[in-house]
Amino acid sequence: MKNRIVFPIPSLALGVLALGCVLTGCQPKSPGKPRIALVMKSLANEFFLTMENGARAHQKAHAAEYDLLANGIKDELDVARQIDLVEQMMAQKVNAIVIAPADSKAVVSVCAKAQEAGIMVVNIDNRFDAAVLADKQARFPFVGPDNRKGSRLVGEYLAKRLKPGDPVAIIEGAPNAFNAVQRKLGFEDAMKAGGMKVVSSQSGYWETDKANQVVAALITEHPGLKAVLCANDSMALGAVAALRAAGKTDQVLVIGYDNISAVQQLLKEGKILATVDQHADQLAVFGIQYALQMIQNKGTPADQETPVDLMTADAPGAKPPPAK
Ligand code: ALL
Repeated sequence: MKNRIVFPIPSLALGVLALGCVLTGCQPKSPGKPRIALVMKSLANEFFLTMENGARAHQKAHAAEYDLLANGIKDELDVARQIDLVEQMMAQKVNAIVIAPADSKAVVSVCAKAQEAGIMVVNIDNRFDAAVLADKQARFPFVGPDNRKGSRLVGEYLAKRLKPGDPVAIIEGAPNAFNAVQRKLGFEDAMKAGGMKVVSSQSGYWETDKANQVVAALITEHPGLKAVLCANDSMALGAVAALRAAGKTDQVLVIGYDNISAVQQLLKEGKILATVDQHADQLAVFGIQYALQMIQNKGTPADQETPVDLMTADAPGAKPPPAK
C-alpha cells in the first residue's frame, strides 16, 4: 500500500461541508452525463419488470440527458442484498439513486449515507418510515401512490358483491413495508364500511407460494369464506391456485393489486374480481425526472402522489364474475 500524506481537517469544517451537501445537494463532480441508478425489489415480480422496462424506454428517449443503471434483487425479502446494491451504486459514484425500498425501515441508513456522500436519493413506490427518517435526520422526496386509497378502492368494489356479515380474509404484503401496512388498512376500511367480518389477516410476504399455502389452510379452517383480499397480484395468483385445488373458485372472490398481465387474463375469466393499476411503467420514470431536476440543482421537489386505478372484470370483453 502506498504511503499517503494525510492533512488534518478540523471536524467542524467537515461537518459544515457534509451539512452543506445535504442542504444544497452538492454532487460529486463527474464529467459528462449524469448517471442514475434505479434500485428495485424482486425482478421475479412482473411489477418490477414493467417498472424497469418503463425506465429503460424513458432513458432511450432521453439518451443525451442521462445514463441508467437498473438493478433489482431476486427475492422479495432479500433486504441485505438491496442494501448491498445501494453500497455498490455509491462505490460507482452515480449521481442519483431512485429506490423502491424492500423494507421501509432497514434501508434508510444506507440511503442517508449515500445522501451524505452527495448522491441524490429519490424514494419511489414504497415510502420510507417517517420515524426512522426523523431519527436519521434524512429527507428524500417520495413519488408514489396512496396505497390505502388504492386498496380501499378495490375493497369497496368487492364489498358491493358481498353481504354484511360475510367472512373474508386479508393476505398482507411484507410487514416491514409501509405500503403493505397501508393496503391492509385500506382493505379494513372497505370491509368495515360494508359490515363484512375479517376472520383472518396474515402475511403472504408478497409471494405467490407463500400466499398459496396461507389460503389453502384458510379455506379449510373457514369453509364459509366469501373473499380473499390480496395486497398484490403475485399473492392473488397463489390464492386462485389454492381455490382451484380445493374446487372453490366459484365460491370465493379474490382481489389483488398491481394489474400484472397474468391477472388481466384471470379478470377476463372471472377468477379474479378486480385489481389496482398503479402504473408501474411510469413510477420509476417520475422518480428519474425528480432526480434529474435535483441534479440540475433545482432544489428538492415536493412529494408527488401518483394515480391508482381500479381494474375490474367488467372491462370490455370480460366475462362477468360468478354470482355468489
Ligand atoms: C410493492 C409494489 C407492488 C409489489 C410489491 C412486491 O412495493 O407496490 O405492489 O407487488 O412491492 O415487492
